[in-house]
Amino acid sequence: MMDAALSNFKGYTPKSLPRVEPLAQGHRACQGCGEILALRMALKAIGDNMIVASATGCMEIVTSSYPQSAWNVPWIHVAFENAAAVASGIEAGRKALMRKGRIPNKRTTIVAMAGDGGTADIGLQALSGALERGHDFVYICLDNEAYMNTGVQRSSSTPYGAMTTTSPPGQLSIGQSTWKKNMPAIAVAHEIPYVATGSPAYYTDLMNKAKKAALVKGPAYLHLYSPCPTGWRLAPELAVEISRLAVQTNIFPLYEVVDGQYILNKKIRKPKPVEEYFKLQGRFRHLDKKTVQQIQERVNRQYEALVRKAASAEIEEEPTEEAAT
Ligand SMILES: Cc1ncc(C[n+]2csc(CCOP(=O)(O)OP(=O)(O)O)c2C)c(N)n1
Ligand code: SF4
Ligand SMILES: [Mg+2]
Repeated sequence: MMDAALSNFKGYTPKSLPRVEPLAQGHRACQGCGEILALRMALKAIGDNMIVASATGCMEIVTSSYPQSAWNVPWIHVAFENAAAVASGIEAGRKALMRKGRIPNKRTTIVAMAGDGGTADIGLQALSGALERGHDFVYICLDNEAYMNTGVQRSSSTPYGAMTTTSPPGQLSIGQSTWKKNMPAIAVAHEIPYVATGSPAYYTDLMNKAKKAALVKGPAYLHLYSPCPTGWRLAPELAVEISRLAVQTNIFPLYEVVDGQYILNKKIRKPKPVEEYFKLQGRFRHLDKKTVQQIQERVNRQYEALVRKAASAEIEEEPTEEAAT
């Protein structure tokens, strides 16, 4: 049965956005960083009653240069691999202290956050354990599709064909040689109450999903598209534009999975060709037409499979360009 908090959920609108800033301005993210934008939106939506466990990665480094901190809420830097394990301990510890009457009996959102490397690679085991144990927490994966903090090494979330320093294209290599891992599907396989994808180009959608993830009792997983101008060889002013294109090309569809039921949040009536998405980014510059076509076909197949999974749900249509202008 759907969590009562979700069935009665009233979303944010552009006029009712929260004013709190759990993550303050004055951090040291690169110019135009889309990862910090996605994170700021998610945290604003959750509010300031939260405790954050933050894996090593760009977002930890740029927000905590000693002796300063951009955090306005309790925040702990953890290792690269154990954000979900630390969040589990915080949640279980708080429960024990509340039971003993040592702290007030009040619900606080426990957030674990990590990049794609910290989630899909080294932190996968800690995440799987925490989802399986059913801790009441929100896991945020900030997917910028490589290990950016350490100089753009590939992860299992790097898209096929992308150039990174450890998947360099050349005569014998097309760049990343494996297909991107489907992390939201892995979270869904744990049969948790709430899984969603979000994009900073669709900010009310992203923020409402973050709020729902916090309201739900039990584990929730948010997979946030996090454009990285530095690692993607993208102009810094294009982070939001590329986020929108990722949705409009069906490369990064927006959906929720509530108690195992897929809900597609934006139906793209006339998807743009993936080539439009690729041509703005230096990391895909080397791709030939045949490879682009191969990727296009896979994107089409995956989107059709998603539509089938969500077939019974209501879908909001993305306005056509003519309607939006
Ligand atoms: C056990 C361990 N191995 C390697 C590192 C070095 N390291 C720190 S952050 C990082 C990459 C982070 O990538 P990701 O999780 O995708 O976050 P991003 O920086 O891209 O946001 C690596 C390899 C480490 N801190 N600990
Ligand atoms: S390297 Fe990328 S993800 Fe990291 S702070 Fe810079 S733009 Fe953001
Ligand atoms: Mg990353």
